[in-house]
Amino acid sequence: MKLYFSPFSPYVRKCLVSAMELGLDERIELLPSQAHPVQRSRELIATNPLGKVPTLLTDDGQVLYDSRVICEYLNDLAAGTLFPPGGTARWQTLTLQSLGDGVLDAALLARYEEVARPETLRWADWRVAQLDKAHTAFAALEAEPTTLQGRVDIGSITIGCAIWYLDLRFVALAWRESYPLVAAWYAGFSQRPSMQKAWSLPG
Ligand SMILES: N[C@@H](CCC(=O)N[C@@H](CS)C(=O)NCC(=O)O)C(=O)O
Repeated sequence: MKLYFSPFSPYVRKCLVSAMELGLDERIELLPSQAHPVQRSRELIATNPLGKVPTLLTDDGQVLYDSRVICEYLNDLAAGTLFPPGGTARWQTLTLQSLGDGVLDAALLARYEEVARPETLRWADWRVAQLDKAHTAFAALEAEPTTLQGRVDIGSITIGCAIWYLDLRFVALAWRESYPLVAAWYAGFSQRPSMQKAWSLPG
């Protein structure tokens, strides 16, 4: 398999963490990509019309995107347990994934506001409102601390990758003081080898 890769993409990381938890990471070759919302990569668009990473090329010739589809595909391939097969457990896990993806979507919009939008067009309230989504998501998790406990699935991996990205790009958010139970959970979860690994392009 081949995965279009960017080292700082939290969605790519979500796929690679999932792959490692499933024992599939060694089977994935990383391909360089230049995904950008404005300077769009024609090479990537030729494969994925959205021009986004992650994009996976499977061994049987399929092109899969986005991270939600890729992670579920990998789980199927490995007959893994990252996605419960049905019932309440499945819907709760998928909703936790959506919470993590929602934090990431908001954080990425805030990031693009800083690095992609011309300075004269920036809107400070927009950035604040996007980052507030991390606060309201963490507040919900803090209020239900058992939600994250003891689970390694697509829900906890996505929340973990969202926190990884906030730590990378938004250190000033200092959310740990306000949400100590979430912080304690992440302190443990982030010790997993899959969360510790730093992926880079070969060569
Ligand atoms: N919902 C997508 C989001 C993917 C995404 O937005 N990736 C960013 C990089 S972190 C990207 O490719 N941005 C380029 C663009 O927005 O055109 C997923 O879960 O994979």
